[in-house]
Amino acid sequence: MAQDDEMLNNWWDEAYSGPISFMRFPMSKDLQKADIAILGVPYDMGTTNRPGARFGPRAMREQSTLTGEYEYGLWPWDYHIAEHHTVIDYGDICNFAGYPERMVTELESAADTILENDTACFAMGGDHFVSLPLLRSHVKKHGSLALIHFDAHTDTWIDENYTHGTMFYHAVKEGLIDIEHSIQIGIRTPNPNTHDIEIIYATELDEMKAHEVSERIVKRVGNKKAYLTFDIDFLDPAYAPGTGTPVSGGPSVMTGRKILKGVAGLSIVGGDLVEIAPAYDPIGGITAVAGATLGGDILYLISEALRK
Ligand SMILES: [Mn+2]
Repeated sequence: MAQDDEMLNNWWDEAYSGPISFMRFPMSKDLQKADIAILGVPYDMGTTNRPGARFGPRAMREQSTLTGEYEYGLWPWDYHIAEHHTVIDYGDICNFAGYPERMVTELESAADTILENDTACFAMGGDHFVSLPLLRSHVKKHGSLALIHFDAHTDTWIDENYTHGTMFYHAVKEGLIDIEHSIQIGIRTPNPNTHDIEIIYATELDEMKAHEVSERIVKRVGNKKAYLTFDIDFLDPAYAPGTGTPVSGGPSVMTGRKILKGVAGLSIVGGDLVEIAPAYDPIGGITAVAGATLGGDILYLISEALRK
Protein backbone atom coordinates (compact mmCIF):
# COMPACT_ATOMS: atom_id res chain seq x y z
CA MET A 1 0.00 0.00 0.00
CA ALA A 2 2.77 2.40 0.96
CA GLN A 3 4.38 1.73 -2.35
CA ASP A 4 1.08 2.56 -4.09
CA ASP A 5 0.87 5.87 -2.20
CA GLU A 6 4.41 6.68 -3.21
CA MET A 7 3.57 5.88 -6.79
CA LEU A 8 0.54 8.15 -6.63
CA ASN A 9 2.53 10.99 -5.05
CA ASN A 10 5.20 10.72 -7.68
CA TRP A 11 2.72 10.32 -10.48
CA TRP A 12 3.14 12.73 -13.32
CA ASP A 13 1.98 12.96 -16.91
CA GLU A 14 4.17 11.90 -19.77
CA ALA A 15 4.36 14.36 -22.65
CA TYR A 16 1.52 12.51 -24.39
CA SER A 17 -0.87 12.15 -21.45
CA GLY A 18 -3.04 14.09 -19.08
CA PRO A 19 -4.67 17.53 -19.23
CA ILE A 20 -2.51 20.13 -20.95
CA SER A 21 -1.32 23.59 -20.00
CA PHE A 22 1.56 25.68 -21.35
CA MET A 23 4.80 23.96 -20.31
CA ARG A 24 2.83 22.18 -17.57
CA PHE A 25 2.55 25.35 -15.48
CA PRO A 26 -0.62 25.02 -13.38
CA MET A 27 -3.91 26.22 -14.86
CA SER A 28 -5.01 28.94 -12.45
CA LYS A 29 -6.76 32.29 -12.16
CA ASP A 30 -5.00 33.08 -8.88
CA LEU A 31 -3.02 36.21 -9.72
CA GLN A 32 -2.17 36.96 -6.08
CA LYS A 33 0.60 34.38 -6.08
CA ALA A 34 1.57 34.58 -9.74
CA ASP A 35 4.63 36.42 -11.07
CA ILE A 36 3.90 35.59 -14.71
CA ALA A 37 0.58 34.63 -16.33
CA ILE A 38 0.29 32.91 -19.69
CA LEU A 39 -2.81 34.03 -21.59
CA GLY A 40 -4.27 32.44 -24.73
CA VAL A 41 -6.10 34.62 -27.28
CA PRO A 42 -7.75 32.33 -29.85
CA TYR A 43 -8.76 35.10 -32.28
CA ASP A 44 -8.12 35.09 -36.04
CA MET A 45 -10.60 37.54 -37.54
CA GLY A 46 -7.84 40.09 -38.19
CA THR A 47 -6.21 37.76 -40.72
CA THR A 48 -5.78 39.00 -44.31
CA ASN A 49 -5.00 35.59 -45.85
CA ARG A 50 -5.34 32.09 -44.38
CA PRO A 51 -7.39 31.93 -41.15
CA GLY A 52 -6.78 29.37 -38.39
CA ALA A 53 -4.63 31.08 -35.73
CA ARG A 54 -7.51 30.66 -33.28
CA PHE A 55 -6.10 27.16 -32.83
CA GLY A 56 -2.64 28.54 -31.98
CA PRO A 57 -2.89 28.60 -28.17
CA ARG A 58 -4.16 25.02 -27.99
CA ALA A 59 -1.48 23.78 -30.40
CA MET A 60 1.26 25.55 -28.45
CA ARG A 61 0.02 24.08 -25.18
CA GLU A 62 -0.09 20.60 -26.68
CA GLN A 63 3.46 20.72 -28.06
CA SER A 64 4.77 22.42 -24.92
CA THR A 65 4.07 19.31 -22.88
CA LEU A 66 7.31 18.03 -24.41
CA THR A 67 9.39 21.24 -24.19
CA GLY A 68 8.11 21.76 -20.62
CA GLU A 69 8.79 18.20 -19.52
CA TYR A 70 12.18 18.74 -17.94
CA GLU A 71 12.59 19.65 -14.28
CA TYR A 72 15.90 21.26 -15.31
CA GLY A 73 14.11 23.81 -17.47
CA LEU A 74 14.21 24.57 -21.19
CA TRP A 75 17.63 23.91 -22.71
CA PRO A 76 19.98 25.82 -23.03
CA TRP A 77 18.67 27.97 -20.16
CA ASP A 78 20.41 26.45 -17.13
CA TYR A 79 17.57 26.69 -14.61
CA HIS A 80 13.84 26.13 -14.36
CA ILE A 81 11.76 29.34 -14.24
CA ALA A 82 9.84 27.83 -11.29
CA GLU A 83 13.02 28.14 -9.20
CA HIS A 84 12.56 31.92 -9.29
CA HIS A 85 8.97 32.66 -10.23
CA THR A 86 5.44 31.39 -9.88
CA VAL A 87 4.02 30.98 -13.36
CA ILE A 88 0.41 30.16 -14.13
CA ASP A 89 -1.46 29.27 -17.29
CA TYR A 90 -4.37 31.73 -17.05
CA GLY A 91 -6.31 29.99 -19.82
CA ASP A 92 -7.92 31.67 -22.82
CA ILE A 93 -10.18 34.63 -23.33
CA CYS A 94 -12.58 33.72 -26.09
CA ASN A 95 -16.01 35.17 -25.38
CA PHE A 96 -16.24 37.02 -28.68
CA ALA A 97 -17.43 34.63 -31.40
CA GLY A 98 -19.62 36.71 -33.74
CA TYR A 99 -18.52 39.96 -32.05
CA PRO A 100 -14.92 40.62 -33.16
CA GLU A 101 -14.89 44.09 -31.55
CA ARG A 102 -15.59 42.41 -28.24
CA MET A 103 -12.16 40.75 -28.39
CA VAL A 104 -10.48 44.14 -28.01
CA THR A 105 -12.41 45.01 -24.84
CA GLU A 106 -12.20 41.51 -23.37
CA LEU A 107 -8.48 41.15 -24.04
CA GLU A 108 -7.59 44.62 -22.79
CA SER A 109 -9.61 44.03 -19.65
CA ALA A 110 -8.06 40.57 -19.02
CA ALA A 111 -4.56 41.97 -19.55
CA ASP A 112 -5.36 44.96 -17.29
CA THR A 113 -6.48 42.58 -14.54
CA ILE A 114 -3.25 40.58 -14.83
CA LEU A 115 -0.96 43.62 -14.90
CA GLU A 116 -2.80 45.46 -12.10
CA ASN A 117 -1.93 42.50 -9.88
CA ASP A 118 1.76 43.09 -10.63
CA THR A 119 1.84 39.91 -12.67
CA ALA A 120 3.67 39.93 -15.99
CA CYS A 121 1.87 38.58 -19.05
CA PHE A 122 2.95 36.34 -21.90
CA ALA A 123 0.21 35.94 -24.49
CA MET A 124 -0.28 33.30 -27.19
CA GLY A 125 -2.18 34.28 -30.35
CA GLY A 126 -4.27 34.34 -32.26
CA ASP A 127 -3.43 36.50 -35.22
CA HIS A 128 -1.05 39.40 -34.75
CA PHE A 129 -3.78 42.00 -34.27
CA VAL A 130 -4.09 40.80 -30.65
CA SER A 131 -0.82 42.63 -29.91
CA LEU A 132 -2.60 46.01 -30.08
CA PRO A 133 -4.96 45.53 -27.07
CA LEU A 134 -2.06 43.85 -25.24
CA LEU A 135 0.23 46.82 -25.93
CA ARG A 136 -2.43 49.26 -24.74
CA SER A 137 -2.64 47.42 -21.41
CA HIS A 138 1.12 47.27 -21.01
CA VAL A 139 1.48 50.98 -21.77
CA LYS A 140 -1.21 51.82 -19.17
CA LYS A 141 0.96 50.00 -16.64
CA HIS A 142 4.48 50.94 -17.76
CA GLY A 143 4.27 54.03 -20.00
CA SER A 144 5.36 54.03 -23.64
CA LEU A 145 7.42 50.98 -24.55
CA ALA A 146 10.19 49.97 -26.91
CA LEU A 147 8.85 47.42 -29.39
CA ILE A 148 11.01 44.40 -30.23
CA HIS A 149 9.24 42.87 -33.19
CA PHE A 150 10.19 39.61 -34.96
CA ASP A 151 8.28 39.20 -38.22
CA ALA A 152 8.40 38.84 -42.00
CA HIS A 153 6.05 41.85 -42.13
CA THR A 154 6.21 45.31 -40.55
CA ASP A 155 2.43 45.39 -39.90
CA THR A 156 2.54 49.19 -40.09
CA TRP A 157 0.22 49.79 -43.08
CA ILE A 158 -1.49 53.16 -42.81
CA ASP A 159 -5.09 52.05 -42.72
CA GLU A 160 -7.89 52.79 -40.29
CA ASN A 161 -8.95 49.12 -40.47
CA TYR A 162 -7.94 46.89 -37.61
CA THR A 163 -6.19 43.85 -39.11
CA HIS A 164 -3.03 41.88 -38.42
CA GLY A 165 -1.25 44.15 -40.92
CA THR A 166 -2.13 47.55 -39.43
CA MET A 167 -1.91 47.27 -35.65
CA PHE A 168 1.58 48.74 -35.29
CA TYR A 169 0.52 51.79 -37.34
CA HIS A 170 -2.26 52.21 -34.76
CA ALA A 171 0.27 51.66 -31.97
CA VAL A 172 2.47 54.43 -33.41
CA LYS A 173 -0.55 56.71 -33.87
CA GLU A 174 -1.73 56.08 -30.31
CA GLY A 175 1.73 56.87 -28.96
CA LEU A 176 2.16 53.42 -27.43
CA ILE A 177 5.57 52.80 -28.95
CA ASP A 178 8.79 54.68 -28.25
CA ILE A 179 9.97 54.74 -31.88
CA GLU A 180 13.53 55.81 -31.04
CA HIS A 181 14.02 52.52 -29.18
CA SER A 182 11.93 50.18 -31.35
CA ILE A 183 13.21 47.63 -33.84
CA GLN A 184 11.80 45.10 -36.31
CA ILE A 185 13.77 41.99 -37.22
CA GLY A 186 13.42 39.60 -40.18
CA ILE A 187 11.33 41.81 -42.47
CA ARG A 188 11.12 40.53 -46.07
CA THR A 189 8.01 42.17 -47.55
CA PRO A 190 7.65 45.68 -48.98
CA ASN A 191 6.07 48.46 -46.94
CA PRO A 192 7.21 52.09 -47.35
CA ASN A 193 5.48 53.07 -44.08
CA THR A 194 8.29 52.37 -41.60
CA HIS A 195 7.40 55.27 -39.25
CA ASP A 196 11.19 55.51 -38.54
CA ILE A 197 11.26 52.25 -36.63
CA GLU A 198 14.67 50.59 -37.11
CA ILE A 199 14.54 47.51 -39.34
CA ILE A 200 16.89 44.57 -39.78
CA TYR A 201 15.75 43.13 -43.12
CA ALA A 202 15.99 39.36 -43.69
CA THR A 203 18.75 39.75 -46.30
CA GLU A 204 20.90 41.70 -43.83
CA LEU A 205 20.07 39.30 -41.03
CA ASP A 206 21.19 36.39 -43.22
CA GLU A 207 24.69 37.92 -43.40
CA MET A 208 24.90 38.52 -39.63
CA LYS A 209 25.80 36.26 -36.72
CA ALA A 210 22.95 35.79 -34.25
CA HIS A 211 24.90 37.62 -31.52
CA GLU A 212 25.36 40.61 -33.84
CA VAL A 213 21.59 40.78 -34.32
CA SER A 214 21.09 40.58 -30.54
CA GLU A 215 23.64 43.36 -30.05
CA ARG A 216 21.80 45.62 -32.53
CA ILE A 217 18.56 45.02 -30.59
CA VAL A 218 20.22 45.66 -27.22
CA LYS A 219 21.80 48.87 -28.53
CA ARG A 220 18.50 50.15 -29.92
CA VAL A 221 16.37 49.29 -26.86
CA GLY A 222 18.91 50.35 -24.24
CA ASN A 223 17.44 50.80 -20.79
CA LYS A 224 13.88 51.32 -22.04
CA LYS A 225 11.14 49.01 -20.89
CA ALA A 226 10.21 46.83 -23.85
CA TYR A 227 7.40 44.67 -25.21
CA LEU A 228 8.56 41.70 -27.30
CA THR A 229 6.26 40.39 -30.04
CA PHE A 230 7.14 37.33 -32.10
CA ASP A 231 5.20 36.46 -35.26
CA ILE A 232 6.01 32.82 -36.07
CA ASP A 233 6.26 33.82 -39.77
CA PHE A 234 9.60 35.41 -38.82
CA LEU A 235 10.83 31.85 -39.39
CA ASP A 236 11.23 30.40 -42.87
CA PRO A 237 8.16 28.38 -43.92
CA ALA A 238 10.44 25.30 -43.85
CA TYR A 239 10.34 25.65 -40.04
CA ALA A 240 6.91 27.24 -39.71
CA PRO A 241 4.54 26.37 -42.56
CA GLY A 242 1.54 26.47 -40.23
CA THR A 243 0.85 30.18 -40.36
CA GLY A 244 -1.46 32.65 -42.10
CA THR A 245 0.95 34.63 -44.29
CA PRO A 246 4.19 32.65 -44.79
CA VAL A 247 7.10 34.33 -46.60
CA SER A 248 10.04 32.34 -47.96
CA GLY A 249 13.62 33.26 -47.16
CA GLY A 250 13.47 33.47 -43.40
CA PRO A 251 15.72 32.35 -40.53
CA SER A 252 15.80 28.99 -38.76
CA VAL A 253 14.40 28.19 -35.33
CA MET A 254 17.97 28.01 -33.99
CA THR A 255 18.80 31.49 -35.29
CA GLY A 256 15.63 32.83 -33.68
CA ARG A 257 16.44 31.14 -30.38
CA LYS A 258 20.03 32.42 -30.35
CA ILE A 259 18.88 35.99 -31.05
CA LEU A 260 16.31 35.78 -28.24
CA LYS A 261 18.80 34.34 -25.73
CA GLY A 262 21.21 37.11 -26.71
CA VAL A 263 18.84 39.86 -25.55
CA ALA A 264 18.47 38.45 -22.02
CA GLY A 265 18.86 41.29 -19.53
CA LEU A 266 16.75 43.81 -21.46
CA SER A 267 13.77 45.15 -19.49
CA ILE A 268 11.21 43.01 -21.31
CA VAL A 269 8.03 43.61 -19.31
CA GLY A 270 5.75 41.45 -21.47
CA GLY A 271 5.39 39.69 -24.77
CA ASP A 272 3.49 37.49 -27.13
CA LEU A 273 3.94 34.80 -29.75
CA VAL A 274 1.34 34.82 -32.50
CA GLU A 275 0.11 33.50 -35.85
CA ILE A 276 0.43 29.73 -35.40
CA ALA A 277 -2.28 28.17 -37.59
CA PRO A 278 -1.76 24.44 -37.07
CA ALA A 279 -4.15 23.34 -39.85
CA TYR A 280 -1.48 24.27 -42.45
CA ASP A 281 1.16 22.08 -40.86
CA PRO A 282 1.89 19.12 -43.10
CA ILE A 283 2.45 16.75 -40.17
CA GLY A 284 3.53 16.49 -36.55
CA GLY A 285 2.67 19.96 -35.28
CA ILE A 286 5.97 21.31 -36.65
CA THR A 287 5.06 25.00 -36.33
CA ALA A 288 3.62 24.61 -32.85
CA VAL A 289 6.77 22.74 -31.75
CA ALA A 290 8.77 25.78 -32.86
CA GLY A 291 6.25 28.13 -31.22
CA ALA A 292 6.24 26.23 -27.93
CA THR A 293 10.03 26.39 -27.85
CA LEU A 294 10.34 30.08 -28.78
CA GLY A 295 7.42 30.90 -26.47
CA GLY A 296 9.39 29.22 -23.68
CA ASP A 297 12.38 31.42 -24.53
CA ILE A 298 10.20 34.54 -24.29
CA LEU A 299 8.95 33.40 -20.86
CA TYR A 300 12.59 33.14 -19.76
CA LEU A 301 13.29 36.66 -21.06
CA ILE A 302 10.36 38.03 -19.00
CA SER A 303 11.57 36.06 -15.99
CA GLU A 304 15.15 37.38 -16.45
CA ALA A 305 13.81 40.95 -16.60
CA LEU A 306 11.77 40.44 -13.40
CA ARG A 307 14.91 39.28 -11.59
CA LYS A 308 16.88 42.41 -12.46
MN1 LIG B 1 3.89 38.42 -40.16
